[in-house]
Amino acid sequence: MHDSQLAETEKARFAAAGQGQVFAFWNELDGAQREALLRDAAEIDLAEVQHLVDTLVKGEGEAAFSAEGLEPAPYIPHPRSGGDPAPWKEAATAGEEALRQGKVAAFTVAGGQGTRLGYEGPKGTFPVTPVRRRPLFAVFADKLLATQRRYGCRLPWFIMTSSLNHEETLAAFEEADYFGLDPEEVAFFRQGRMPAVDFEGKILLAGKDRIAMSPDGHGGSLRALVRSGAVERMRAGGIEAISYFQVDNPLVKAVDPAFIGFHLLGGSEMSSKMIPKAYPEEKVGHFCRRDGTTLVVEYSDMPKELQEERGEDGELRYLAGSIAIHVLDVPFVDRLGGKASSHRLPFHRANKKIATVDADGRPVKPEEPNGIKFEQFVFDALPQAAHPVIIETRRESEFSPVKNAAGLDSPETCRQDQLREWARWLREAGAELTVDESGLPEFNFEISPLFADSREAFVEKWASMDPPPAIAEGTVLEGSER
Ligand code: UD2
Repeated sequence: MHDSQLAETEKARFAAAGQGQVFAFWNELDGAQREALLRDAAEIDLAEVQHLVDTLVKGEGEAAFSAEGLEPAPYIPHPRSGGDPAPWKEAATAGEEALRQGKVAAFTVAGGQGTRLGYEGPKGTFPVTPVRRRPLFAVFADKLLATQRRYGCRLPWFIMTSSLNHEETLAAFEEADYFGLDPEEVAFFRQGRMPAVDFEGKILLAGKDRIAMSPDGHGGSLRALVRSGAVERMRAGGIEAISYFQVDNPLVKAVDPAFIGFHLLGGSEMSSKMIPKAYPEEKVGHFCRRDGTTLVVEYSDMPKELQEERGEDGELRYLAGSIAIHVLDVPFVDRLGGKASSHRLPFHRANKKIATVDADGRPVKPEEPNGIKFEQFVFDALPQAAHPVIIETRRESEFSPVKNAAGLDSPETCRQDQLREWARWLREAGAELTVDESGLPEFNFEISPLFADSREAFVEKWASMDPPPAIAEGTVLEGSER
């Protein structure tokens, strides 16, 4: 189609949907600006936006959450919390076999902005380890490399970026030589974007030539996996299970054989890790069940009485907190993420301050929320998954996200949590190390995942070293590097 014809068609499409204001400044724009605006417009599914406006903006909103019929979801307890070790061994064996056969891929959602952290670049480039200041992406790469070496397998890594950080993420990998990984085995794709609307449901402009678009949430990963061809590539490569984790948590077991094994042996389409909540009102989602389906209820929806309810044993009844670590079945992602899918994830609305322009095209920086963003959450896929499996993990060994510049979930708490975990490994291996009452050692040191990537691996490696190295301020236990 001729360019001007295309523009007219696009303008007519928006006008017909009552969204003609998107082209309000068309006559003032030069060629490049018009192209930019048309590129934004082309991404928008107007029927989808209309549906969201009808239901989430003008309609009843998200149906008020009802706790009726809610029960805690069952989970498989960790052996260290009294769980039976036999199924864990069996699961680990099954997961290791799947890894050896190359049936597993790693997947990181890295499309968010580090706004709360006050960090400019892609969050995955944030330096996180205590001594070498290795960035989050490097930590994950080391873990994946360690797994590849152990099982002699290929382990492709898929990384979801967003338009906010795609180029920068790629540049960071290029510059770091893919952190030692085979570039052929690392695939990047952008997540989708959704337009922001005002409280009347009108799509907002970010400038005369730009629509106010933002990433569609981590739940957008399902459709982005399909649309980008990643799912097709996985199928062709014989991948069955996707190990899903967030970019902000360096303690995560990027690929955990026992978790993969529980997922596969359970015939599960989507599996999740839980940690026991530290206190009743901790801000995590709760794993629940209702009418035979498993769901995550966000803390903001969970009635206070249920958050605080205790069983006869005095333990919180709704104990299982969601930490956004999952295993996804490839055909399941295909089913939910497909364009024609009737199983699409719901969108959630969030009122936000959205930089826009006034009727004369002058920039407006609102002090109060002036519009709505729409996002999908990946855990909303859980109710549609057959045989979901939830297993317990240990907070201290697997969860310490970097989210805020200071205080809770900050670079400082994360540094300390890494050190505490490594100190536990050392002490378990029989090394002498002084720690305070919280388990924190007195100095910074670092254990590369290429030296050991788990407590068990560490204890074994340590026992084989004669004599074992001294641990002091700044010590780095490196593995055989690439
Ligand atoms: C999420 C969960 C919370 C808990 C916590 C664990 C929600 C609503 N809450 O909290 O229950 O499990 O994580 O750390 O999910 N991302 C994208 N694209 C987007 C938005 C996010 O890739 O459009 C990625 C982001 O890069 C990060 C992850 O998703 O890796 C989590 O995003 P967040 O920091 O917004 O999640 P948070 O802290 O609200």
